[in-house]
Amino acid sequence: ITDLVFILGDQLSPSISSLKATSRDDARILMAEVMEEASYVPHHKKKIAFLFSAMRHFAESLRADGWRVDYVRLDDDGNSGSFTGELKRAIERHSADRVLVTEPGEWRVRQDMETWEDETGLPVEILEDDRFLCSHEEFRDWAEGRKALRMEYFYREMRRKTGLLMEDDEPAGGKWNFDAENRKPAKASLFMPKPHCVKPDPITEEVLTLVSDRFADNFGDLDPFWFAVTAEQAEAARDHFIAEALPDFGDYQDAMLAGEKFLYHSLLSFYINAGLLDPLETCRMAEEAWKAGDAPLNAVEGFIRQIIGWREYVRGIYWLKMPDYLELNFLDADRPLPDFYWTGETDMACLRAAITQTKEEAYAHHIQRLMITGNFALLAGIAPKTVHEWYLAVYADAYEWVELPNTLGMSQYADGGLLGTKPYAAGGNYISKMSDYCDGCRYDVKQKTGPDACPFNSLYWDFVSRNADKLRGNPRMARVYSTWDRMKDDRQGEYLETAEDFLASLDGE
Ligand code: FAD
Ligand code: DLZ
Ligand code: SF4
Repeated sequence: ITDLVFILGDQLSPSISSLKATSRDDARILMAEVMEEASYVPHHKKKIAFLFSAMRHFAESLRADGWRVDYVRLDDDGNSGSFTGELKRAIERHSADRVLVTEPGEWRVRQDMETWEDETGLPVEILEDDRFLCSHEEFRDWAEGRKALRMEYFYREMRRKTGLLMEDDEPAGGKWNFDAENRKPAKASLFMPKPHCVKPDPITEEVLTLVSDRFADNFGDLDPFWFAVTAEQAEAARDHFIAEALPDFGDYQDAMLAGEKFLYHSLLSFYINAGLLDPLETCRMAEEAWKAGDAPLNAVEGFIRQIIGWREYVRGIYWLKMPDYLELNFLDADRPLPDFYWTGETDMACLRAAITQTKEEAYAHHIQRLMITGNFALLAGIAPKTVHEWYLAVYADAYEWVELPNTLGMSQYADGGLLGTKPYAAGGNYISKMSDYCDGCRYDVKQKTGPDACPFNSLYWDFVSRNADKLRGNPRMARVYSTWDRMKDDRQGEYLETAEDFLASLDGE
């Protein structure tokens, strides 16, 4: 052989650039389950099981397609535990002339990769990941010279580039963005779509046993395990979403319901991020549904925006700003993460629901991540790096390139407004409007202060007051500060005292 091709756990695409650069005759493929990747944060059990099973299935499909594959299992004798170690061992087994690898999703791994030529003495070609629409260079060009890096403008470029929902040079329906129509609260319905569930096959069963043995103390429930683990199964999940949920995806995008973990969301992020589904093809299929009259424009535009807009944009920001981005803490937040993020044991019904389902499924939808767990951490002043490590660990779709800008930037405002024009901070009123969590809560969302008041209410004003130096100058916060300033001193005092009592009870947990 001449080429050693290293395929990482989130590169499970037959058209990945490292494979396209070689041929079956010339290549030996390496895939490896390594402890370093399985433990750089304490991943949810379902996340590890999903990735290992999807990796094993992908290796099988490559073999069936005529490739020669070395697959190193976590428990194989001699497993060195790291990417670098496994690469070196593979080079000892096979005399290769060069190493081919597609660039990784994470900075941490990129740093390792940069050492591989020295470590192995072979040329290492790090190829672009062309599963993304926007290359690092293209994003840098777009960002250069702009005062603000607004997703909306970036998204329009991606619409033009792909031609998705374009009529000549104009956006379909005359508007780029139909978000104003996408804020309806949902009602419980017998016809709520159910997720597409896949029964574990023998390969998955074996992985489930491995994970329950080796990662017994990790966060999260392993069973029931229902994720798709092959491209075909993920495609079936996508078809199911497009037929069953996409038509209502827009209207209820920001809604939350107790007892409904998934609503009209796609549950496709794990598959897209691991490489089982192609993002652009997924968008084209959603566009087809609109063209066929099967889904309305506000739904399809909203869905496509999340993928060619937000997903590409946060990746661009990540690679533009790393490694400094990881350390940002604009609001100087320093409180430790409350223990209930790992147990779900809190009287706050909204947080209990979001965290419990995270434990069960390694999944929560965007508004739960942003406006429940994220909002609470922001208001309570939790150190953003610990919030980041939690999100990176607990969701099956979490890789640093996508998780970090969403957490540190969008949700915690730790980048001082690079991603969002103002902090996503909200009191109980927002949660009560967008969900039915408050009905089952021991706190009263209508009470503003005192021991039975919804903690989000006092924490909100405590946040506003605590961060006045940093946020008062933001024009989008002007109304908030004028309300706060007009409030009588003793009312302000009541809010701050209620918040103080609550925060003290957190610390004393
Ligand atoms: P849907 O609501 O059905 O959306 C469709 C698709 O759009 C998703 O599958 C995803 O690929 C993409 N998408 C939607 N929103 C975003 C976004 N803000 N950024 C990037 N892509 C998006 N997403 C991840 O994939 N991995 C993460 O680790 C992650 N961490 C997050 C942390 C926080 C604090 C927040 C607020 C958001 C995070 N997101 C992350 C974004 C978003 O919440 C998830 O992509 C989404 O909930 C996945 O569920 P879904 O597939 O049902 O999404
Ligand atoms: C997330 C993850 C885990 C848990 N385990 C592995 C693994 O054992 N082997 C592997 O190749 N990849 C794994 N991954 C995904 C990697 O962390 C991911 O490919 C890198 O972080 C680059 O984005
Ligand atoms: Fe959450 Fe407050 Fe509503 Fe309880 S009352 S569910 S804490 S928003």
